[in-house]
Amino acid sequence: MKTCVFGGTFNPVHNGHISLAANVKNMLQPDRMIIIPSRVPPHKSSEELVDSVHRYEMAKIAADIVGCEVSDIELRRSGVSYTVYTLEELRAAGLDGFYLLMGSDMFFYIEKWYEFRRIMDMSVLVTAPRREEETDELNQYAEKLGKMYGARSIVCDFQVTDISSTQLRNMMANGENVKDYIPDQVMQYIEENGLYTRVGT
Ligand code: DND
Repeated sequence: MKTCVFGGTFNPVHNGHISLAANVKNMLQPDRMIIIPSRVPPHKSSEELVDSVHRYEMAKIAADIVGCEVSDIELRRSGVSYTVYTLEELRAAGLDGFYLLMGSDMFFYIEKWYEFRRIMDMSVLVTAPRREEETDELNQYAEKLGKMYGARSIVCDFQVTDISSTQLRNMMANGENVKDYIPDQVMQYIEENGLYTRVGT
């Protein structure tokens, strides 16, 4: 069984996330592909986080676009949403063959993740460059992780849009147009719920 897991804060979800998920789905043809919004992200302050219910709803829209599932597994778990616990919970529920999707920023940060060696034992790490120049660096880092920890990694040869949720929150708070980066259905949800109207929200 091949199970792709794509966790994130998704504050908000955007076309970079969606293109990564869609391209990987196309490339790996997994049996299951699951987008998992975190309740309490391990590495971020909660100040700028909109409620997890909203982030979950936006992730659901993204999952529909990609043609995959969304899970509330981390929203139902109290405490910090560590990825290792999520993978263990999914494994206990009978899933296996994990491919863990992440952007290049998170990939370069993997040695800081809680119990990252267990994550590497349980999953293949899958990432993609945001810029062409990043490809070599990603491949070198993947090789290093392989030598040091036996990590298995896939560095995809497609590129994703170089945009972040932080940039988009700031643009929206400043009244700038973000339609090129956020799908219409997500934009509609954001507007209907009055999200991201102030700087720092
Ligand atoms: P983010 O807060 O970076 O999510 O969290 C990513 C995932 O890593 C979450 O599931 C976290 O729980 C997990 N994590 C992080 C750090 C430590 C630990 C776990 C731990 O267990 O100790 P974002 O919403 O910002 O982004 C979601 C994903 O999309 C990330 O992998 C990010 O790199 C990626 N991404 C892009 N991918 C393609 N194109 C873009 C992207 N922007 C962000 N433009």
